[in-house]
Amino acid sequence: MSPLSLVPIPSSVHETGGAPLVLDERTRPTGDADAARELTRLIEARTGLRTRELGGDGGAPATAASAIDLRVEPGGAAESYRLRVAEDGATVVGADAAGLFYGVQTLAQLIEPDTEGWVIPAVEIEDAPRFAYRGVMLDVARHFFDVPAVRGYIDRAAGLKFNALHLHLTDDQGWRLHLDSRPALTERASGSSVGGDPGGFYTKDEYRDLVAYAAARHMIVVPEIDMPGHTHAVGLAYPELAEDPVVTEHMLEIVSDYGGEPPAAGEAYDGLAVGFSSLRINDEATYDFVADVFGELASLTPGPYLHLGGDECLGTDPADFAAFVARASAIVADLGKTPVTWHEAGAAGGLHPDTVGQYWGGVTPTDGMDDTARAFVSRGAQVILSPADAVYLDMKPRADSDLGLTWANGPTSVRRAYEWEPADVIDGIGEADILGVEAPLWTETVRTPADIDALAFPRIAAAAEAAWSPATGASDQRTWESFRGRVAGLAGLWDGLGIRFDAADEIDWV
Ligand code: TNX
Repeated sequence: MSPLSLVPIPSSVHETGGAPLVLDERTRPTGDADAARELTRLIEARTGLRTRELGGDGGAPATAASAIDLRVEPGGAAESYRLRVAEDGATVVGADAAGLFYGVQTLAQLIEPDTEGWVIPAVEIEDAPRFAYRGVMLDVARHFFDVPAVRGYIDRAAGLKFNALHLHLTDDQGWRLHLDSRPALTERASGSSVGGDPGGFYTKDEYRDLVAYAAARHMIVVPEIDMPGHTHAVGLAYPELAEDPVVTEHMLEIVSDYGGEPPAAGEAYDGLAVGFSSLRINDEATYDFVADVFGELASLTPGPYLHLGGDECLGTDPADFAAFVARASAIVADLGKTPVTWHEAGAAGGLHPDTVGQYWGGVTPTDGMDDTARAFVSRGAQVILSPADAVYLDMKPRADSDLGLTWANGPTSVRRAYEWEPADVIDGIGEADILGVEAPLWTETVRTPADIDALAFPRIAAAAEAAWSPATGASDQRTWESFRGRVAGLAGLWDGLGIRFDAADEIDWV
């Protein structure tokens, strides 16, 4: 018998051994209207059956074969749910609307074909997330992705119980969000991207649309404006704010890996090098800019976090870097938001103590990256884990892949994406210090939604399990063998949803 294709694996799954629930056109999702609409969409994507939801008090008509009752009953842990399927019907009870949404996602993963048509096996499930923050990042700066493409990624991530979309909105290659306070950013610095491909940007209304679309799927948007490095595009719009590009040893190593030369000041950049740009750190005009940008971003963003970058400032003097991130984090905190930075900023003594650190070193830390990550925790804040050699979705999945990079010990197999335990990455950073797990997708080599799917899937499912499911060792299902069996059965659902996943040969797809 094949295992239930549940990813991320719930905290508790009990197969009752009873007869399954048979799905047909008369099956009726009832109860909570939003959840009923979502379940109807998923059943149709998986089976082609067009069930008709009866939200609100509709109740099941006498002819209904079976009802799937969807309800919120406050009480349990945030985002948790209980699910029961038997021959005569099913119920999903969420502790809140998010929990109900996640229960519906689990129910959709359970649907399978059998000789009678489509069925859901008789089960009892109780489930709650391990970590409060479960993120995916999309880099819309190296290549721009329009609103429909980002909506598609939100749907995909929400289906795996991710609840945060980190949007990397700016980088050397382009600025992707219109801001009224600094209109030249999109007028002069949004038209370029990697490889000479077209650029683009979101209007404020488009950004609000993405925030609302994500919220309806229980995801927050975490916008990142990367500073003080990765800011060559700022100099195209406001030359007085930017240093001239610098060339460093480390940068040359990366350039020789990926090709390309750093740009001249004032020239749009379409290469892959990093670390050559910086805002002018000892100039007050820079902090007026930071205040304008984050002030406007805060007013557009209901979520609690604003990410200010802080990575790879390879040509910047460490004292200057520290002074910059200290002031920028204070500006964000004064706006009532929690600052987030990449882990490098942890080394800065004056960093705002609430700042959350995002760790992108390896599953086994090198080069003192564990020290900088621990500094966030010493100040009393938490970290988000994005170990690059496991969950950087832009690493090549195989050596012969056309898409992806390799610098983080790539290619990265599905197995390597799966086999790591968050609480074991950094000595001194335990369960309570970890806000969550995030899987970034940088887009130097990624140009289309199909490219996004091919790099993200199936490895994004491994990251989802690290973020949601019990710790390795706390559940006998948290093994590579179990995961590869469960993810194999998701091919039908993913096909139905139009997800063009990479059919990695490590998995015996069914
Ligand atoms: C490193 S790790 C970056 C990005 C690149 C990425 C490519 C980190 C915070 N920054 O600038 O796009 O590698 O994998």
